[in-house]
Amino acid sequence: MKMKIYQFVLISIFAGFLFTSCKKNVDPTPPSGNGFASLQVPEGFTWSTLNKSHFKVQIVNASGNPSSELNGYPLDATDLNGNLLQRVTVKEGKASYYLELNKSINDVRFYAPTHEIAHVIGLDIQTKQFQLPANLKSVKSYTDSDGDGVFDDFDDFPTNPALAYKVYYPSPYNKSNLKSGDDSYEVWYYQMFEDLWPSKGDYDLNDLIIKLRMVTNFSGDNTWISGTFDYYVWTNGAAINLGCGMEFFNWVGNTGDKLNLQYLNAEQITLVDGSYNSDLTMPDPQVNNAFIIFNSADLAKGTDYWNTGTGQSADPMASHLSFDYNVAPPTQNGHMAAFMYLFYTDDRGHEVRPIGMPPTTAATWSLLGSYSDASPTAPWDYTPHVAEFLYPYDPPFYATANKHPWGIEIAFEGNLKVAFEKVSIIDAFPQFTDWAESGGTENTTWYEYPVADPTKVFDVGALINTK
Ligand SMILES: [Ca+2]
Ligand SMILES: [Ca+2]
Ligand SMILES: [Ca+2]
Repeated sequence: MKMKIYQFVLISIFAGFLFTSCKKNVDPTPPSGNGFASLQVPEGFTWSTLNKSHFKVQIVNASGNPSSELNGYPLDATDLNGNLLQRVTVKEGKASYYLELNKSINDVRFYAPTHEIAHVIGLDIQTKQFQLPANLKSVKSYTDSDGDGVFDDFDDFPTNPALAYKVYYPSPYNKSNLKSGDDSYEVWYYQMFEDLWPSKGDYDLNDLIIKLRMVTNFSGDNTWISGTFDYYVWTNGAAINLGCGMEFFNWVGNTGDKLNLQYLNAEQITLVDGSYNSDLTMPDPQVNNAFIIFNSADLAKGTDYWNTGTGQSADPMASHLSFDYNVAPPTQNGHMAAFMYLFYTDDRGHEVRPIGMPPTTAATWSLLGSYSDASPTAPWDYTPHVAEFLYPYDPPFYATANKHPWGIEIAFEGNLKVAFEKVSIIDAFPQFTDWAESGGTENTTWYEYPVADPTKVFDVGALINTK
């Protein structure tokens, strides 16, 4: 009899554990991760719909030789409809860009607004050249009110000598004729996470979904000076209370399609006073150049909600989080990168990151490589401006032995529908499997095509009254 009581207690504890893995769900079915475990993905797959491309365009004359004739003038990267993606100043005969575009997009239009010359160049072309005609149009006289080298007509901050160009990420490439570049057309990142790392989750990828966007301000000589991040908690179906932060890196170049990143000196990135809710957002006391957006998702929302089909639902856009920051030199190439991290509210060292991104200095390293995680475990070098690493790092951090992630990233101009609690994302989005197994080259807009079955996907957009 005693034995039976012990068994009952043990079963209760175990069942309790299962429930806590999804505390907001009344359905006791254990997570299935239906079909996800058998996904076979190619080496190096980033589980992002984005191609994060840094590249240079060489200005050449009519004979194909390098030309300095556009030096000091702007050269725009636009979509095929002429909507602006990034404007830069040509320096030493070259224009340097950073675009984050859906992997299906290859053609980018380049336009010299002062000389009215346009060329479409494929991103897959290794040596990108912008060829000038034999006879250049004479340039009208322009005014540069703030003397930063960028004419008023092309200066997004015509009376601020420190700033010249405003650039949005993800890049607002538009296939319709809607106008972008003036902020009327917005594309957002959705960062979708499983919270049970280093154990496998159920791959509904809805435990925390953050919708965010980045506005970046560059000087007339193309240096990243400041910016803004905007956030919404799209879903909060996590078993455990989660916090969320953003860490900045120095971008020093590319190796193939990987980013070469470095850590920055302490306090090179600083929050702008008054630009954020200081009850929620703050510098991360344990990580240089990183900001905690919120310590607890529950606190970050005006109303408590889950938006995963169980528990309460509410308009996520009603609770806006934002911060402005400034960048101090040095940054090599004037450019940077920023990556998110999640952590357990009650255990800061328990961190989850997008696949391939090393943990922050606050992470508990003994968790790496435990349970289903196959992250590297060797000591990591965080020396600012010295240690350099490739992102995504190989072998990848925050991946299983099968290179399955705990976090994925998409960019979307619409309102993402999400898998119901415990519905595997591959059941909610039938195109997901081929996207993953192709390494992100097929079904590049899988997130636009959820199943029609309203018991499998939750329409978060239906909760939004106004935008
Ligand atoms: Ca100016
Ligand atoms: Ca200016
Ligand atoms: Ca989950």
